[in-house]
Order: sequence, then structure tokens, then C-alpha cells
Amino acid sequence: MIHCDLDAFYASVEQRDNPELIGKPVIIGGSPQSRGVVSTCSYEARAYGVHSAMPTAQAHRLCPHGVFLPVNMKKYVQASQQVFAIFEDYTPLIEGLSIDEAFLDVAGSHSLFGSSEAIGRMIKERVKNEVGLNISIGISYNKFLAKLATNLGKPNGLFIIRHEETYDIMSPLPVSNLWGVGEKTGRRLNKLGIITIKDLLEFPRQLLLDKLGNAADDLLHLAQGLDHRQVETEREIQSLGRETTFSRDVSDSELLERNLLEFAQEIGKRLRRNGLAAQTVTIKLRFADFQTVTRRRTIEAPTSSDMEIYNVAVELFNKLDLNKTSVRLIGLSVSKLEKNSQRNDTLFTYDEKKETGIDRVMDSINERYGARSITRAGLLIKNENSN
Ligand code: TTP
Ligand code: MG
Repeated sequence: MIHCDLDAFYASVEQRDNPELIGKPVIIGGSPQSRGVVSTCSYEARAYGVHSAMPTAQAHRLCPHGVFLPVNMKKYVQASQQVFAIFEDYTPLIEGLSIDEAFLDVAGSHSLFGSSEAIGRMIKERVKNEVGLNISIGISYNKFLAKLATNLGKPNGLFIIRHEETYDIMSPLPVSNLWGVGEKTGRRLNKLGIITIKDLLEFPRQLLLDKLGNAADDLLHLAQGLDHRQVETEREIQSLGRETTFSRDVSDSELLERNLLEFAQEIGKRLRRNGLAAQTVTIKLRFADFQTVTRRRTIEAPTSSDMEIYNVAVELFNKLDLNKTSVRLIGLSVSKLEKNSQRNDTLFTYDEKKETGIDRVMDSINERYGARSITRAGLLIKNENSN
């Protein structure tokens, strides 16, 4: 299990885009005169006690020479999308927790990419090189410990908690590191003399149950490093998809179909790269009036073929009545994913098999010579309306 979280995200984007800000206390969240709160701040500003959700005016008192900047959401969303696209190269099992944070279940990715540590290092390096940001990575055998590992390694860390190290790493930490221990529970525990996780583990269980009720057992579980929560392991509810919002509303259905083809190619590539096949294809359209529709179809057998996904998407698309309205967003996704086992090959007709073969050859050429060196004819017309 890998947990990833960008460092001082909004502030780091601003420092990346204006190197003069590097090394300075940067505080994002509007001017100190406003009545707003701090969204985040650079680690330099944290040294003064500034933190997220603090009134900006208070931040100004603590750090009068800080550089106060407004929130530039568009930039952060773009950076976030770039980072999540990197995650998707390593596993389809991603659980985004916020704009800059996700769990990645990489259990099925080792044969392709190596150990969790190797994958963590690749992600870290690529986020730095391709997006220009530091990301902290935590690796362990469950969600709770992976996230804890990220926090222990921050900033710019890559921290691993191995089974045999769990107790030694956890026991000296304050109980506030356990999920569910906020300020209130923290105070109650402290009153009982429970400061560290070790204190909690050594506290008589019955007494803890009397004091905290059912929550006691949950806490004791976590304190032992036990956590059975999964990263959306149900393949059926997992999906892979792409969507785009146009800079101008579009009513040209040929252009819309070209977008679907481009998405199908990308989705097919990701499926094949992860050894997956999908059985449900969904298209999504948002019209100029913001009305949103989705249409989906589940096909007979799972596929990872671009053309098969595309054909279903176009069929769904053509059933929609687009006469009256133009489109501001189009998306394509696939779900009901499963491992693309060799066994399934007998289910493919000859043509489908050939199609997937072509896709694979295209993938390997594109991988070697850069994305887009080979593309289907339908994509060659410049897609100038989308952004
Ligand atoms: P975080 O990951 O919590 O914080 P961070 O990335 O700034 O710093 P770090 O992870 O290194 O501790 O949140 C991610 C972004 O979400 C953050 O950059 C700004 C935004 N955010 C808010 O707007 N308000 C908030 O109260 C918090 C906590 C975050
Ligand atoms: Mg962060």
C-alpha cells in the first residue's frame, strides 16, 4: 500500500512558478486585511506557527513579513490532475482522498514495476521532474500505516513501515496519530495518563472500554497497527476514465466523437498496462445549460481494446439527441474491471484478438518513441476546440 501527499501543496505551486518565493514564508489564502483563513503555507511559514484554517489576520501577526497570496485554484487543479495521471500509470486502484492525497494499492503492479519502494521512488521522481513538486510517500502493509508513514517522512519523505518495525515506530508517538483521536478524545485520553500509543496499549482494556465505549476497541486495533480497510478493492466499482471541459461549447458531433476516440485510446492503454479488462462503458455529457447525462452499457465480455470501447461509446453517443444543445463537457469511462487472464482469450472472436494485438503494438511504439508517434487516423485532425 502506498500513500502519497504533496508537500505544502498550494504554496509549493506558487514557489515553483515564482522562484523568488523559494525559501520564504508563503501564506496562501488572501490578504491579511481580509477576513479569510489560511488555506496552507510553506514550511518556512510553519516555523512561525502559521497553519491551515488559521485566520489570515492572525497569520499576519505571527509572520508579518510573510508573502500573502490569493488562492489560484485553476493552477492547483491542473497540477493535481498531472500528479494523479502519474499515479494511474502504476495502478488503477487509486483512492483519492483530497486534491493532493491518495492511496494506491500496488499489490498487482509488482511484476511490471518492481517493489512498492521502487514504485514509490518512481512516482516521487516523476512528480518532481514532470510537475515540479515535492511529494511525500508512505509505504506499508495497510492504509493506516501508509498514511502514518507519509506523515512521519514529511516533508519530501519516502518512509516505509515494515511489519517488524511497527511497534517500535508507533509506540513512542502521541495518541493523536491514531485515526479518530481528535482534540476531544485526545484530552480524555491524556486525562487518563495516556499520552503515547505505548501508554494506550498498556492501559487496562476493560477500563478503556468503560471510559470510551466501543471506540476503545477501534483505537486499540489501530494502536497495534491493524487496519483492514481496503482501497476500493471491489473491481466492479473501480473505473478508469477521462473527461474534458471545452473552452467553448461544442455542437460538432464529429469533434465530440474524436474526443471519445482519444479517451478510448488512453483508457485502453491504461487497461493493458495494468493487465485489466473492462466490461462496462460509460459516457458522460454536460450540456451548455449544465444538465448532465450519463449513458452506459455492459458488454458481453470484458475488453481492453481501444476500438471496442470506442465503438460502444459512439453507439451510446449516437443514441443521444444532440440537436437542440451544445456540449461543454464530454467524458468516457470504463468500469467492472477485472484481471485480463489468458483464459479469457477463448472468449474473444478472432477480430477482437487482432484488434488488441494492434493496440499492443501501438502501445510499445508509443512507449519507445513518445506518446502520439502512432495514432489512429481519426485523431490526426487537430483537436483545437478542446483544452
Ligand atoms: P494538505 O495536504 O493538508 O496540506 P499541504 O499539502 O498544504 O501541506 P502538507 O501536506 O505538506 O502538510 O492539504 C492540501 C491542500 O489543500 C493545501 O495545500 C491547501 C488545501 N487546504 C485548504 O484549502 N484548507 C485546509 O484547511 C487544508 C488542511 C488544506
Ligand atoms: Mg499535502
